[in-house]
Amino acid sequence: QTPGYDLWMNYKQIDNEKLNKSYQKATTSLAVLGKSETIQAIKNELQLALPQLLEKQPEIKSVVEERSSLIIATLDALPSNIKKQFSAAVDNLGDEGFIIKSIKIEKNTKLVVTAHTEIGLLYGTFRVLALMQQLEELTNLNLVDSPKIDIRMLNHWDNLDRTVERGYAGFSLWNWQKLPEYIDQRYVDYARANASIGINAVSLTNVNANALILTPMYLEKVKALAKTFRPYGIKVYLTARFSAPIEIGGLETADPLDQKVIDWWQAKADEIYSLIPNFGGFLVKANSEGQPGPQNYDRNHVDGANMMAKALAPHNGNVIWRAFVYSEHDADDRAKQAYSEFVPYDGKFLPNVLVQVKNGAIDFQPREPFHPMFGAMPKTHIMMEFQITKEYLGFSTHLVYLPKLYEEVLEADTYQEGKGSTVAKVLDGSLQGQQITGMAGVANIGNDLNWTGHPFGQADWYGFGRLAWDPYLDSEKIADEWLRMTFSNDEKFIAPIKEMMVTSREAVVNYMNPLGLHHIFDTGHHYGPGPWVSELSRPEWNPVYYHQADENGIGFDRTPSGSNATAQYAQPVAEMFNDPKTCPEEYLLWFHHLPWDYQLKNGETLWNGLAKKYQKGVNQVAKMQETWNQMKPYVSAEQHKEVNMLLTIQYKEAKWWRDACLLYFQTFSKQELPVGVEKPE
Ligand code: GCW
Repeated sequence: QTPGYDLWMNYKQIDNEKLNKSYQKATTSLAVLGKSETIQAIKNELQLALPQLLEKQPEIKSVVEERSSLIIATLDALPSNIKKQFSAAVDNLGDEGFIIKSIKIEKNTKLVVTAHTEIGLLYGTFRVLALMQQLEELTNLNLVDSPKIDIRMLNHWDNLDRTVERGYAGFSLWNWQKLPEYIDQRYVDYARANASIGINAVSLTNVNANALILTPMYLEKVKALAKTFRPYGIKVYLTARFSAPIEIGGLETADPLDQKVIDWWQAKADEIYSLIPNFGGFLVKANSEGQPGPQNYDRNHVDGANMMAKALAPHNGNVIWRAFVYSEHDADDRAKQAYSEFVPYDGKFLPNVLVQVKNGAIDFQPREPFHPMFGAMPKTHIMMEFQITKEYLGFSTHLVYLPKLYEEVLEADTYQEGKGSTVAKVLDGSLQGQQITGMAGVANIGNDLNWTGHPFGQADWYGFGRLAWDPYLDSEKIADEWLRMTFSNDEKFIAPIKEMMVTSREAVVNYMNPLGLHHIFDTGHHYGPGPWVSELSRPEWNPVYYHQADENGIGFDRTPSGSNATAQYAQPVAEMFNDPKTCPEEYLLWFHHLPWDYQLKNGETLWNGLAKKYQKGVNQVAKMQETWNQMKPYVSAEQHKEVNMLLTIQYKEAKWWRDACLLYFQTFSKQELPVGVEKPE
């Protein structure tokens, strides 16, 4: 077996004797009630996992017997003497929640997994297996869990020719040429992985969309994928190119108020739902980076989104309309544009529209302050777009544990409804009462043998799913779970590697974009450093636009004396960002242009502090290498070597970033490097 292919569903033998015995007992006789495809998926998973975990082929019955030790059944299907033990907890379970509870019937202890729906049972089953993988007790359990967010989604940016925009893990999983007849086992394993962490929606295609995906030939292929994913509770969405009525519909316009266009989308929606009854809906990038949209016809985002929403509403489909827009005509500060274009329309979008907002106002940088749109549109369904793939973060080459970044954004306080208005509360609807909620992540998955290129990239997929399920989870706890399930339960491995993962995010910020610097990447591919002037047509694509370094100082003034982007935040937040003394230092140069000798909180000058941050990032990567070197006993030789080679590159490139940025900025600061910062080699 290829190391890494099994992801966190790597069902290693339970070598703890006591727990092995207790798990053996709990799985003596299984009863899984029901006949659907989802029930079959549950049985398949148990049949795959238990022989590996416990070296036993489970006996799975379809009825509850006296000797049944593990019972998996919906509340409706449970025998009444068991069902009556589940009265209180069931009210808030929702459609996807589950209960795992140890109960006593006469003298026998039984473990029961129950839920309102079979998908809830599937999630509960995966949780039972995860508990075993993490060496948790299965006795005396009373675990009730349900997702806090409705749409937990992966956005694949996959093109029909199988290249993947910003994809660093090989080609697209979707083999359009062999579909619909050929169902690769990988599609099933992909669905299992998603279901195991609660992901319930996937958009298959690039947001820079190709209209061909909406033609009958492709829809047949999409149908085959949707059918494969359905037992796992996953709905398929497609990206809809706004100009599709022209490109594949033969119309002369795509004006959203034109009756022919309206009819075309309605007919297209009807056609799709006749093939795929549980189709999720459309994901749309419009009027951004050259993509067509309603503004081409002097209409606005509401006109465009609502037109599509009306076509999907009869089928309960959604429109996910992206807010990642910035126009070449009004480039005073790109960070302001999404808010300016969308917030005035609060309350105007139809109920089946979600507006999908990137976590920050620029573009998936190693660190950005939270996007000011969160909490600013109380009458709109606002959905998160995180990045799981690592554009601007070292691709699949650098080890950067992203759940740490997600957590920072989710915990950020928008103050939109007073103190405590965190982004997480905006997203789960608890702050402003949104009826549909969602979180999307741009997938980092491709056909590389280990799915994500970097073995640790799997943790980002895993962690994204866990946080979409519960945005209040702790990223360190998530790392702990993932490490145990993927590699080893040995504390001598877990403790140092968890530490390595949680510090890796700060390391990348330090060696790429410290103190609030951003978008100083080499243009186009966005991999290495490129803070210098580049030959690009649009000013806001040029790195110098973002750092504005000159002899007087460095940073982008977004306070009232500059672009005044801070005015888009709630007042207490704006005030905090406006004053360099109260602005958190990690965002200093995001919001302020400051002199080179500006005094940082620790008394150092800005120049010295910046230089030391770059050095610190390099040192942190060196430390990661040291830590990993000691982990040979706990992982396969092949994986040890893989990560080792990747860390060697990361170390080399951390130095590259430090040297490139410091040498360049030094032409403005005209100061020596402080003691402790290595001179460029
Ligand atoms: O980050 C930028 C990327 C583009 C991407 C765009 C977007 C899909 O450089 O490749 O296009 O964002 O999010 O729409």
